[in-house]
Amino acid sequence: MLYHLLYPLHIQFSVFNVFRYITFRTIYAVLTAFLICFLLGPWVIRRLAGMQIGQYIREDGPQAHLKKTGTPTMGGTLIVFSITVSTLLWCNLANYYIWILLLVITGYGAIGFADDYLKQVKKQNKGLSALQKITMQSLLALVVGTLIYLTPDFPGTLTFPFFKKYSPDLGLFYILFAALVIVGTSNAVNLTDGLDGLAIGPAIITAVTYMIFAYVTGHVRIAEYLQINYVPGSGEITVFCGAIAGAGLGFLWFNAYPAQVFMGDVGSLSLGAVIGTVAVITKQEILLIIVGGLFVIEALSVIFQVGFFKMTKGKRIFRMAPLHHHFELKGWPEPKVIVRFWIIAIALALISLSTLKLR
Ligand code: 57M
Repeated sequence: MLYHLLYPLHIQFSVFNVFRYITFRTIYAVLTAFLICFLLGPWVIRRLAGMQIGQYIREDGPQAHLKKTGTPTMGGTLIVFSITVSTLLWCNLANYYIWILLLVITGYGAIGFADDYLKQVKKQNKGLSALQKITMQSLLALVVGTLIYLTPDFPGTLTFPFFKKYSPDLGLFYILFAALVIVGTSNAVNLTDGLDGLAIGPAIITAVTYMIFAYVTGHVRIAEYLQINYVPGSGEITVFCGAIAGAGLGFLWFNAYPAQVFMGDVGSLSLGAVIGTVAVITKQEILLIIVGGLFVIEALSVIFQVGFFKMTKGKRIFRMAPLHHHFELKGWPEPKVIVRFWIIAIALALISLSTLKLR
């Protein structure tokens, strides 16, 4: 909105020219989203606590978690709100991809909100059933995949890190592939969200990494130089990633150990889905396996644990899945698990950025 209101003034006052620049607007998108979370956080936490939206803690989990009983959850509403407001303020709203991303953050936010609301407010133990949740997530992902695929000039080809010349055209199957990336990431972030700051830290790291990918993918000359796909209009996603990073930092202020609030499904499902969508639009979908490697490792630990548990009728690979519980049960203090997982996420982000120069 500010772009549309203020940039035209550059004809009279050259200082307003600065609103043209993606880099400038990204910095302010980060700060705006951060400030919204930071300033509204205490009020939101009080409201959630007042509405008795306090987390029930499973008794079969690590014992250290029992002291977290009653911590307000659904703090993700603040994340979704601040990303949306910051995006509306700082992005070029004539950009089609920005509206797709807003659809994803609010749509998956609504699915997560419904689940949290049933569990926390209506006190229905299980919330939405797993089938209801996955059906809604998949339908929305198919709509989003179709919208992206139908965008003029959007390449329906796959990009492989390290093999820049190999890019198979998936045709209409690209829609299915995109949906799989979006739903998979949404659920992987949800599984990771089990320790204070464990999901939001790597989500910030992933957003910052994709900030760089979005910038280079949307810049015709840099994209050509790096021999990556040029996606017209994707540069604006840099600003959107800035809003995710800023909201993440603002939320982390309160979610840092010992957490005053959890994000709930409203936060984890929407953040995961929007990261998956950014990966699709910037044509770095496969690379998300490395950028968001921590989420992948957590999800794989659950798949292997559950598979092995069923095959062997009760035997386990890890002491408990997802993987963070395994280390807790080994005796690592919670902050150690969290910070070490963040370190891994940073290393993976750096490796993924190096692929820009490798071919
Ligand atoms: C949600 N949610 C946290 C909070 C957060 C298939 C199975 C592996 C699924 C998995 C599962 O349900 N995962 C998804 C994980 C929960 O956090 C809430 O949920 C929101 C995210 N959706 O925002 O509202 C608990 O996590 C802790 N937490 C923090 N700090 C945070 O900032 O400490 C969350 C955020 C909170 C709090 O304790 O209550 C969760 O873990 O439930 N299931 C599991 O993860 C369970 N694993 C399991 O059963 N493993 C089995 C295999 C065979 C399936 C095994 O390995 O034996 C564990 N979860 C828990 N206890 N809580 C097991 C025991």
